[in-house]
Amino acid sequence: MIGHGFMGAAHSQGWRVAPRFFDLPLAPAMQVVVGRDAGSTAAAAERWGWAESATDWREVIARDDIDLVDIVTPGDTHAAIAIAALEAGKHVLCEKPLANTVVEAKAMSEVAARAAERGVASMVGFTYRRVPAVVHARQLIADGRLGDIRQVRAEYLQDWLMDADAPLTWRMKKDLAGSGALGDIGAHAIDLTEFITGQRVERVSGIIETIVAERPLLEHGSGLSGTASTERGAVTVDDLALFTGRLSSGALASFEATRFRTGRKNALRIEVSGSKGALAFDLERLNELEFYDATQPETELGFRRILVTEAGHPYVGSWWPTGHMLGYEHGFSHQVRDLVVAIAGGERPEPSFDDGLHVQRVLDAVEQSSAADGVWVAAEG
Ligand code: SOE
Repeated sequence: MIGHGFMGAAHSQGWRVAPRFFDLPLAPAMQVVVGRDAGSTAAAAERWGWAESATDWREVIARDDIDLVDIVTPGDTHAAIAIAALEAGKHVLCEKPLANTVVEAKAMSEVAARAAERGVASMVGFTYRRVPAVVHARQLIADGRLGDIRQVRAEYLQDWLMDADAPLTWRMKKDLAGSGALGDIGAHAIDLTEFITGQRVERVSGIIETIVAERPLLEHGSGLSGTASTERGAVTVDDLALFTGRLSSGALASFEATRFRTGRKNALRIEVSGSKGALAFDLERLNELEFYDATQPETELGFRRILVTEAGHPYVGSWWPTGHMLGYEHGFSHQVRDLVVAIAGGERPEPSFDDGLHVQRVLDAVEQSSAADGVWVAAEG
């Protein structure tokens, strides 16, 4: 695993726990974690259960005992690491968004396609595809329970940047993060919409905005928090993105990604409305799915809450008895399970780098649209 910040902890948990709850066809060995600073990387290895630590990812990728590389670094290094790893014949799991630019994502996707022909797998970490209620929602739509999709509303709302004195971490620098709320969390809203509905976002019209233009420089800390210095620096990414998307069926979807929605901590929400029904999901209530069946008698209509904690629900049967909740971290175990099963079966895991490239194109199209006062821009190659 390259990187050991917040996502490193989450991925480590996935690698460690998945083999204990799922019967995996291969046994993952958590061999080495890589970071720039020897001391903190060694501490991460010890804490999260990796056998060793190292500081040079190129050396680690060249090793014969490494079969898979898990990339959890900021976006500016994804392309170099993923391309080197795939070319060295290592399977790759790469955090989202796939890259910082369309050019990088395209190069990664091309290398991944060639590697796939040699049996080398690659996957992008849109982990929320692995939340049981999300998979169940996708299944209901695929089974036709919503009929024709008429409208989608997708939003990812957080408030961790409300404090104008919160320090300027890498997530607020364009050269490191690629974009702000748009790519960090808007990418999830785009991927979730496409995963649940089975449709692609083809064109967008939108606006992005930076609400706090300058912040204190970071003295100590990393991605999501830290201590502030007295000097200030420019925020070079968006804090808020609002856009409309045209889906492949012609239906319209509205999107919102913000780190400035007071009181919303991690509200990734989607509401899908169709000719025969509707559903709604909210990550802050991730064991639930709201479902409205418009074919029921008029007097019995209404959203009902499905508690997605039955053995028959996706992934759930491998965990606790009926009714016992899952949380944020379970998605990372499900992600490991799906990746390992795909590798062992010689299948191409999803979401692919090509899916990651497509999301990158949508992000890029939103930025272009915003720069041109909201004109419609196609998300195409
Ligand atoms: C921070 O905004 C963040 O951790 C994202 O980077 C993750 O992708 C999302 O899962 C939660 O929020």
